[in-house]
Amino acid sequence: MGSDTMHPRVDAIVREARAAVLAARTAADLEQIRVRFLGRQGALTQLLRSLGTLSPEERPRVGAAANEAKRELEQLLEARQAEAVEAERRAQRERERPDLTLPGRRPPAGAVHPLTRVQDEIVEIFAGLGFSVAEGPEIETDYYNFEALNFPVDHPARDMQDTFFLPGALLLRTHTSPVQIRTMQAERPPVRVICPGRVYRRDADITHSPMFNQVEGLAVDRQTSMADLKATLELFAREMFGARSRIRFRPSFFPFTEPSAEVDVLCFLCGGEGCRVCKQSGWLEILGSGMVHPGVLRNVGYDPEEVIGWAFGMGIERIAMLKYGIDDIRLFFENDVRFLRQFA
Ligand code: 2NL
Repeated sequence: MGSDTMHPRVDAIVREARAAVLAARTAADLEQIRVRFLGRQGALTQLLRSLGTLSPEERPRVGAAANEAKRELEQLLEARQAEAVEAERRAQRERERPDLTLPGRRPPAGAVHPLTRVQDEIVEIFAGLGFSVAEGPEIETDYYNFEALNFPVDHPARDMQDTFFLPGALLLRTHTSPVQIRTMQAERPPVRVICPGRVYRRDADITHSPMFNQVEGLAVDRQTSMADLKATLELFAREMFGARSRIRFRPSFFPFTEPSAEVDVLCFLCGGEGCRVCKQSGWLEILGSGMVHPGVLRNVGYDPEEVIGWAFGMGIERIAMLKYGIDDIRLFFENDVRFLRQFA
């Protein structure tokens, strides 16, 4: 826009408008100015509307000046409006900028479940002794869970009372032994395998859960013996429960081993003195074991005259309960963080 030569009335309006725009601080201020000068009742609008009252000589000059002033004021407002909006956005970003000097919030850290820890520990010990690790299906057939393992047809474990049967002649495995049967079917001796996994039995109280975890081990070779079984379990006990740990064998019975033995470890809480946990006996029962029954070897196509085997099985929950002094098995499955946090 030129300056004060156009027309005194136009010049006055333009000066006033420029001063107002200069003083405006916000987009809202600018909008008010636009209404004040360019709105329906605005000073310039009214001036333009009143051109008809001017003399024919005056009309074109004032009209041109007023239109020129209107264009300029519109441009000025538009430019300032854009600046004001940008300034307000900048100010808002500034207000909302994160304070990088604030201390960080520590994310809640998870922890390995105590059963997983104990299972990993057991598996690692046997892996270190040359055992490979095998897993298999939790849904099994009667053959793999019972028949191949030499269970008599009338054994109570084959009862609906003890085993979860599924439609279609299937069942939830009651031990991980089927994995070892499958391993023997697939491989020729020597076999050394450790099988961790979930197993299922119809049983529920403070020391029994319908689902629990087991680790079973199996060794089959042309030449091995119960002495190897005992030495292996002794090494395991020393690694798991400490160098001063001792074990003892007690005769027992399982359909799939002969002879069979239950294995106790010297109570690691009282060192054999007798305490609440070992019920004053000084010993804790930790696993079952034995020499693989010749019938089981025959069932997988091995010749019991050629090869010999031993096996053992233990409940992970039981070992973890003894190790951590836990008196109720259900604590492992409730996922109460107050319980789980203690193993972090
Ligand atoms: C226990 C006892 C045991 C076995 C598991 C086994 C597997 C095959 C052949 C022979 Cl394929 N035996 N496993 C042997 C003795 C005991 O477990 O009390 N488990 C919780």
